[in-house]
Amino acid sequence: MAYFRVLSAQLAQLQALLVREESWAILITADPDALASAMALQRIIRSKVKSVTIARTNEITRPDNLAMIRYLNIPVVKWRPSMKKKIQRFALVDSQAHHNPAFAGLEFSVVIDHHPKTDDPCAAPFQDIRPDYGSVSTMMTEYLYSAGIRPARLLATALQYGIRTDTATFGRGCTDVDLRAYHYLSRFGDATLMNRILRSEYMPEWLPYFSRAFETLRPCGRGSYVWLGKVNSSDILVVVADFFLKVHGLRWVAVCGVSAGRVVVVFRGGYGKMDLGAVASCVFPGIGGGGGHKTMARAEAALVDVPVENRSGLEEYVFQLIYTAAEKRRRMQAASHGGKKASTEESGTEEAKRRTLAKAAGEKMSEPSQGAAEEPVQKDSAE
Ligand SMILES: [Mn+2]
Repeated sequence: MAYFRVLSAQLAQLQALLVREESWAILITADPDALASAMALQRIIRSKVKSVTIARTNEITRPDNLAMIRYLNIPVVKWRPSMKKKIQRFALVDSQAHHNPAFAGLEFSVVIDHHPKTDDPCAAPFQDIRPDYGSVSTMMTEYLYSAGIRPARLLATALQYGIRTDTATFGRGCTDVDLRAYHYLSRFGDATLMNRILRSEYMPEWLPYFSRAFETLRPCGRGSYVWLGKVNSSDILVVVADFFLKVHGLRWVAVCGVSAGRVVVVFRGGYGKMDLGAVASCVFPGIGGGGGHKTMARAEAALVDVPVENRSGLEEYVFQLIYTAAEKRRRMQAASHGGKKASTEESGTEEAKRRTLAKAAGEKMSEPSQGAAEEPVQKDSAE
């Protein structure tokens, strides 16, 4: 059955690069799509070369990505430049050479990616870049199929997870061929392992924050307020806020904490009329900033800019600021029947500031849960 494109020409070109005496490294910015694609490429070339190492340039911190590596036995190691002397050939999947400073100075023989092509000329003798594909895992499924390789249980599950993640579970940038690949892989994948990965949403060390969240959760106007106090990283505010999005009937939540000398508020929700980006922009008038989208926003201020008399009662102080900002916004939106007038009522400078901050906040905020894009260098994302 002609399930996929026939890639015999590409495969022949790829095979021509494989020499039995050479060691390969597949470099990735580890996320589910990259991990699965690297596993597939390793499977395709491993019997024809001396060795194939999968090396990641980033730290892996997301629990689902850690679960994927653990349950699917992905042999990924941390990339060290000293490894270079033992490697003769480099391949890159789910990325392009200019995406990451760690890739600079390496000569890639193979580049397989689905990110947009840029003007940067790619010198790799074998390159396959298809921005119209939802994931590289889809492309690699086609390669396996064309090569007559039936994906084993763990590889098939990895590719399925790669497709799921990059298409936000078939909701974003998903094409027919991504769906077809997923369907094909489901014959070989392991649904139980997939569920174990999907359910690995939290790290054990995050649990005390949840217990704090349940203790401090209280209504704030029509939304909810959570105070976590001092946190190691503001990322935990995002994790907790995303959790509360799953609570039926909860309109929006503001999860607050203090991290690195700053009071940070993470907003989630806003599926009704409330524009959380607009609320976030007014939380810390004169002492901090905020912004974001309608359903995800962030506000923050340096602790030193909080009036001295409020520093000991921060939880209540921040609550009052959010309550005031949200109620003000709600009344403005109610008065203008849906908010069009409300946004024009904001002063010009406030609005301009909000837009600038919204961009920064939006990018920062888009990473959690089934996350969107993230800077390629630092962390593993779900993209
Ligand atoms: Mn990808």
